[in-house]
Amino acid sequence: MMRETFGRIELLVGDITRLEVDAIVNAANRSLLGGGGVDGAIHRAAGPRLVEECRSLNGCETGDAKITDGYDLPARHVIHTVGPVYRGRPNDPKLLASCYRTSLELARQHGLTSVAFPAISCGIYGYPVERGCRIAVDTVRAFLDDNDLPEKVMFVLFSEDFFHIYREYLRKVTS
Ligand code: AR6
Repeated sequence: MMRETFGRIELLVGDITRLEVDAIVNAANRSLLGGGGVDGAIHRAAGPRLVEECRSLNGCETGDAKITDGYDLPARHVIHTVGPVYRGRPNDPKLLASCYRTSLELARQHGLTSVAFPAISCGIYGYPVERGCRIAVDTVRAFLDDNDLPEKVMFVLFSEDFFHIYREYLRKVTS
C-alpha cells in the first residue's frame, strides 16, 4: 500500500473524498462554487447542499480559506482554500504557503484533530509539484511544531508519481 507515516504527518495515495477525517481541504477557485479536479470530485461526493452553503460565503481570496460542513462526505468538514495560478512570480510561494497555514489555523480554531490536504495548485493551476511539495511540507511542519491541533495531517496524493516526490522530501527533512 502507498502509505507512510512521518510523526504527525501521513502520506498516502488515494481519493480524498473517501477519507473519514475531521476535515478535507478543497483546492477551490475564488468563486467557491465548484469546478474541475479535486473541487469537482468533492462537490459531487458531498451533494448539492455543499454548493448551497458555499453560495453564502461570498467567495474566497487567493491564499485564504473558509470552512463548511461535509454533508454527504465521510469527512465532517470541508476547508476550501484557493491556491495561486502558477506564474513563476515571487508571490506564488507566499500565496501557496498561506493556503496551508490559513487552512490549518481554521482547523485549529474549530478544534479539529485530523486534516487531509490534496496537492493544492499542482493540477489545473500548474504549480510545479516539486516546489508545491516543499511549500506544503515546510508550512505544515512549521505549523505542527507550534500547535497541538490538528494532531494529524495527511497529504493525499492522486498519483504514485506525486507520492514519490512527497516521500523523498519528507524522508529528507525528517531524517
Ligand atoms: N483526491 C485527491 N487528489 C485529487 C483528487 C481526489 N479525488 N482529484 C484530483 N486530485 P486540481 P488546482 C489532485 O486541478 O491545481 C478546479 O477547477 C490532482 O491530481 O484539482 O489547485 C478549481 O475549481 C492534483 O494533483 O487543483 C480551480 O479552478 C491536485 O489534486 C482549479 O481547479 C490539485 O489539482 C484549482 O486548481
